[in-house]
Parts: sequence; structure tokens; C-alpha cells
Amino acid sequence: MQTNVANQTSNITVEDDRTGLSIETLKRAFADNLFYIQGKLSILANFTDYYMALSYTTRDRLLQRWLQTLKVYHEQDIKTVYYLSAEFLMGRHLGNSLINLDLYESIEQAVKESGLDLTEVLEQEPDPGLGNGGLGRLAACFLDSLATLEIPAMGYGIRYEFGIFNQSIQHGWQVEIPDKWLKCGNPWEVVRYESTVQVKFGGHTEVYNDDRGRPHTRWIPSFTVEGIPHDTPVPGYQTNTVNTLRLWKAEAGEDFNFQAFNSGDYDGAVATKIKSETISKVLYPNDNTPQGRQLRLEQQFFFVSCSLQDIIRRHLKKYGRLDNLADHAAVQLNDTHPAISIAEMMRLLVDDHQMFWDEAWRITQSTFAYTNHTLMPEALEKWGVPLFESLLPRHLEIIYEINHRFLQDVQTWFPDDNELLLRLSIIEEGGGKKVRMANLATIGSHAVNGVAALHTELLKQDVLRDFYKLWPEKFNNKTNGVTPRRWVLLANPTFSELITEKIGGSWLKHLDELRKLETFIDDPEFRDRWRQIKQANKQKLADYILAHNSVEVDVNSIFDIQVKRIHEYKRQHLDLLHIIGLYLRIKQNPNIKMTPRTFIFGGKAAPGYFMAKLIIKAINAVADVVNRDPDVHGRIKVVFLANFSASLGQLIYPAADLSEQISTAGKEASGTGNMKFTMNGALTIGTLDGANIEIREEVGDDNFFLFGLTAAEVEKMKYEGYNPRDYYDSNEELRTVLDRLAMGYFSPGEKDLFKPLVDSLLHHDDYMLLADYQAYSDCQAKVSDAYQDIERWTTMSILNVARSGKFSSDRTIKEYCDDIWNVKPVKVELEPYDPARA
Ligand code: H53
Repeated sequence: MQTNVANQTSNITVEDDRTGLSIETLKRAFADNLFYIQGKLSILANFTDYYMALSYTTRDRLLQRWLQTLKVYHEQDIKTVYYLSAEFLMGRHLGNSLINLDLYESIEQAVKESGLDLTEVLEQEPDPGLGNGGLGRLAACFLDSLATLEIPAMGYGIRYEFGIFNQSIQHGWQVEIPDKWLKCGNPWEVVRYESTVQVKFGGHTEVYNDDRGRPHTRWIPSFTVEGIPHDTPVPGYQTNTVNTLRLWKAEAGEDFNFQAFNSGDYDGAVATKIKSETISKVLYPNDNTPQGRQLRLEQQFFFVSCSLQDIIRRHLKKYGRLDNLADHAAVQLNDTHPAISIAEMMRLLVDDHQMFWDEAWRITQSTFAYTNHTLMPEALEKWGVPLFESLLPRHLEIIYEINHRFLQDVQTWFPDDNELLLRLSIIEEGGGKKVRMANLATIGSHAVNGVAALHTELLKQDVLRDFYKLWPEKFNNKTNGVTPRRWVLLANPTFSELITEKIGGSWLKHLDELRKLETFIDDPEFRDRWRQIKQANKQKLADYILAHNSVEVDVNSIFDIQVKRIHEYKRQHLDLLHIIGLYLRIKQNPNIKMTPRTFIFGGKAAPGYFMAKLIIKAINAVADVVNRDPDVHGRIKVVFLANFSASLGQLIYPAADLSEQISTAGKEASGTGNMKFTMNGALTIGTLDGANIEIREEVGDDNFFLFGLTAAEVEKMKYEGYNPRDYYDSNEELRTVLDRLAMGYFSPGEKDLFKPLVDSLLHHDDYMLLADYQAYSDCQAKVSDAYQDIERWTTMSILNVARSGKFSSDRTIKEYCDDIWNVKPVKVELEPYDPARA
């Protein structure tokens, strides 16, 4: 494409070029960065170059705020939130930064006048996929809200060289492709070599006496790795606050390198380097299904140790003492992935800073809080004691000591209850000893929370019930939320414009104000525009589907969407059984009346999760048959969109009519996709699970399609002996559906392909699909009826949006601040930029 990016005259100072906000200055800065940073003439530049130049132009405008924020935090007596998470699924930075800096329109204009289209440039950014799903994306939403609410906060995690794999679909199967997100460089990070920390691994411990003859333990590691901080700015929406996400990259310690190098052992030097760098090489692609691999524990300890050392170093520099650490730092553990923090903090305080145990324990407990995100027993992390012993020998000793003291207390509170001790112990006995990370996190924290009301209740009654008996006051609920800046304003700009036109723009910081939309519910012009916007969003998605899947879909059909990780408990295959049911009805009666539907799926399967991969294949196999069958007459279409990601989500949520939230009740801790759909005007078909329950409470029973067993009913049925076969025998449609799948109807030439899927349903059905099938199918019929009445549907859609205010992550973060962290906002005032004083 021919552009005139470099044709601007350049008669201004560098300073103005980097901070000025006029269209002319932005254009010039863009052209300058293309030339001086990308090193390209515009005639030779490609879209990546434009993206890079524009990112630097935007980053320059963030820096003054970022550095000022750091200065204020450095100078003032504040308390900071540290959010420790193995995953941060940030989504693309450029569009979000433009929105949060209120620069979107000016940059759009500047880019346009430079002969380019902003949306096309934004599409060049690789989606930084440093997370698997809900948990990682929640961390990103929280950072956005923390900065927007002007809370001093820092995210700590791992700078994976390879993020979540890219998914391609070949012959219907998922194929994983490495995610080389850093290959063109990352304009958003600043490397802070000066804050490098050392992390020890392996070796042994020994006792020694200090100058005063007091015994201490020290850890003699077998190797040391360096953690290099890579900082990314996190701007708040329309504030001066720019917080920091600090991600650690692992590199070989210099000493080690040199030792081998100097003795001529080049292979050894290289091996050490590789071993060290492997730690931050790749994100484990499992969501809710941990794999007990040594490297994973190394990753966890690596980023925890880096982060805690960093926190302590900064605190000591400012205050010169550690007894007041908990007054200035609140550390949140995002699931058990950073739970080793409890032992590492104790080690740092007791061994390195020679503090007495009781004092160190008081500080640790008052500093840490733990969020649990799952009820799935297999998802609760446990590490074998031998692995722990070889990798973290000192931590194992500390854990034994914590456990010993804790169990002694329990014994005095509940004498002679040996079973209770066994359940509460950090160490699981029998069948190979294991360290239970959830127990460690719960014992070492002052607060423990679940992520939706039902989830927290089930934690208290089930997974953590013995702990709840000991410390009921520790437990609290924090229902998840999502940021409306990315998920409404950025993802759905025309919709946001309509809302702002009607109720003003403050809803973006006070999402409850969406309620005001209810006053317009009878306004025909408003309702018309509401529908037109949805239609246009559907058209955009339809174009994408045509381009990527070569399937033409009808924008007047119901866009019925399920996007999330593929997991049996999320029941994508229940959705599929219903689709097959509809298809068979058409085959039986080709003239049957049916509200047209487009079933859209997206989501990745963990590469080692056989059944999840088979579900993807089954969706694609059914799509192949249904989409090609002339009898169907376009009444139903099935589409699997490859490589679901945050950026694809931004296209999908605004285009949905129906949101599928159909997990087995009691299995989905919260869900957050459900909230994104609701905010964008989709209606939900869902079970009473996770945050669905609260969404339904907010939007009203009449505006939510509810079906299925409750969590209590699921438990009761299992307890009484659930037999899926009964449903197969008694439900003719269900039987035919399963038989067709099992007989190879959708897999010509591979008769038994889907037999494992059907067998698992017929013989186990752990997630009760067969028990819920009829209720789901009946409820879907109600959805179809409701969609026929366009006015009724529009009213429901408006009410869903108007009543979605609770699900802003700003609300969630305020609750964390008040109930768990005890932190207050800190205003950042901008000082005029003066290079002489900087
Ligand atoms: O965390 C989300 C929840 C969702 C839950 C998810 C999650 C992961 O993504 C990974 C591990 C894990 O234990 C839980 O499945 O229900 O909404 C954020 O809380």
C-alpha cells in the first residue's frame, strides 16, 4: 500500500514529538518512529512496521504517566497490592492503551491522514497469550481495574517465550503450533537489568551458628538462575495511574556460566544456559487440569522467589525494616500456582533476614491472601515429596515445620480427631507422600476466597470444609468481574457510542449506571439502533467465518455461541448432542419449521487431553455433514472457529445472540465469558452454576434461559447411583443421537472414531449430560420461540445489558481492596515534563 507516512516535515523538538497530542504531532511522531526506531522508509514498510511505529508513539505518551506513578509510589507512604499469577492473558496492548489514554480518535485520524487504516494496524499485534483461559484473563481484568481505581498495584508473573499454542484445525483435528509472540520484538516491555535477582534450586541445607552463637539454617543450592524483570505499563482508564506488570525471564547465572566456560567446558556452559532458560520458555497449556511436571514446579518457584525478593528489597530500601511489611504489601495468590510463596517468604524472613519464626509467621499470614478458582478435585495441585526434596530442600523443611506447629494447634482445639488431622495436614500420606498446595495456601493466608457465591459456598461445605470449621472468618466470596473497557468499549465501539449517547460516558467507570438504559426500553428508535448494531456485529463475524471457514452463515439466524476452553465439565458435547438432535429432526421431516441457527464454537484443548480433542473433532465432523446437506436448507449451520483468543473474543462476544453457559452445576467456579456475553446484549442459556446464578439474579428470571440439575441434585443423584443408561433407554431422540455418533454416521470410513466419546457417556457420564439432555433441548425450544418475537427478544437483550453492572471487575476489585487488602487509592498528579529535572 502506498502511504505518505514519511512525508511529514520535521521541524519540532524531540520532546514535543514524544508527548504532543495534536494530530500533526502524532503524525510526525509516527513517521519519526517508523524511520528512527523501525529503521524503515515508508515505501518499504510493512504492516508490522506500522504497528511497531504506532506502538512506540503510544508508549511514549504512556511513559510520563508511568514514571510519575512510580515516583509517587516511591515517595509516598502507601500500601501496594501484589498480584502473583502464573498467567496474565493481557490481550493486545495497542488498542487498549489508546482507549485508556483517551487517544483513540486522534490516533485514528493521524493514521488515516498518513494513508492507513487504524483497525488494520491494530490487527498486526500478536495477542500476548501468556495464559490458558479464565484464570489468566481474570488477572488481566484485575490489573485494568486496579489502575483505573488508582490503586498502587503490581502484577508479577512469568515472561514465557512461548505463550499458549496457536490452534489450527486440520481434517477436523486440533493441531498445536508454537506461539512465537516475541519474534518481531515487543514494544511494550522495558527490561530492568539492574533489578535482576538470583533464584536458588536443589542442593542441601546446613545448620550454622551466627556471631552470637545462635543456630540458623542455610541453603546450599546446586544451581542458581537469574530472573530478569521485564516491565509492561498497565494504564488505567482516564486516570494518570499507570501500574506495572513485571514478568520474569530466566537466564543462566553468570558465575555458573563462567565456571564451566573458564575450565574449557563449553558444552557444560551451554547446557547450564539451556537448563536455566528453559524455566521461562513455555506456558503449560493446561487449564484446570494440572500436570505434575518438575519444570512446572521450577516455574512456580522461580517467579515466586523473584517477586518476593523484589518486594522485600524495595521495602527495605524504603523503610529499612521488615516488621512492618504487611502494612505496606498485600500479596494475592492467584490459585495455588504461587502457593510456594508461603514457604519462600518464611525462608527469606527467617534464614536470610534472621527473623524469629513467630514474627515471620505473623508477617506472612498478614501479608498473603489466597483465591481458589476450582472445585475439581483433580485440579488441586499436589507435588510429590521426593520432587520437592530434591528441588526445594529448605522449603520442604519449612513446610514440615509449618505443618507441625499447625497440627499441634489443631490437636489442642480438637483433641483425638486423627481423621481431621489427616485431612488438614499439608502432607498427604499414603500412596507416596504429597505436598497439598491448597492446604499450604489456606494455612499461610489471612483470607481465602472463592470466585462466585455458589463456588464459595461449596468451598466452605466441601473442598475446604475442615479449614472453614477452624477459621470461618477467613473465608469470603469475591464474585469475578470483567473490564468493560476492553470487553465493551474496545470490542463493541458502535454499541458503546449508543449507550454513551443515551446515558453519558460515566458508565465505563461506574457500570451500574447501565441501569439508566431501562428508561429507553420503549423508545422505538433506540430499540431499532440496538438491533442494527447487533446485526452489523453479526455481519462482521459472518465475514470472518466466510474468510476463515469458507462457510456462509445467515445473519438473521440465531448466533448461538459457546467459546471457552474445551473440557468435559463445560459440556461442549451437550451442545453438540442437541445439534445432532435438531439435524435428525430435519432428516426425519425435511419440512419441519425451525428458527434458523448458527452454532459457533471456539476453544483450545489441552494437548494431552484426549477426550477434549475428540470433542473438537466431533464438532467439526458434525459441521461437515450438516453444512453440506441440502435437506437442511441453511436452517442450521455449525462452525468451529480455530484459535480462540482474547482478540477473537473481541469479535465474537458483540456478535452473539445466545451465550451457552451449560457446565454441570457445581463444576464451573465462576466463568467470566458469561459476563462478557451479557454485557454485549446476548441472552444466556445456562445451568445454575458459578456466576450464572448471579447473572440470572441480576437480569431477572424472565430474561435468562435456565435448565438442568442443580448442584445439590447432581450430588444427590451421584450419591444414589446415577445410571446414564436409563436416559438412553427411555429417551428415543437421545438414543438415536448417540447411536448415530457411535455408528460412524458423522465419520465415514472411521466407524469407531467417536465410540470413546459415546462409551464414556453411556458408562460413566461424570458430567451428567444424559441426565440434562431433555431439559436442555426443551429450553432450547423456548429460545427459538423467544427469538421469533423480535420485540420480546430486544427487550430481554436491553435488560441483560442494563442489569449487568455488577459484573464489572471494578466492583470485584473494590471488594478485594476493602475486605482483604485494606488498600486505598493514591492520586497521581502529572507534573509538567521537564527533562532537566527528570
Ligand atoms: O478461573 C476462572 C473461573 C473459571 C475457572 C478458571 C480456572 C482456570 O482458568 C484455571 C485453573 C483453575 O483452577 C480455574 O475454571 O470458572 O471463572 C477465573 O476465576
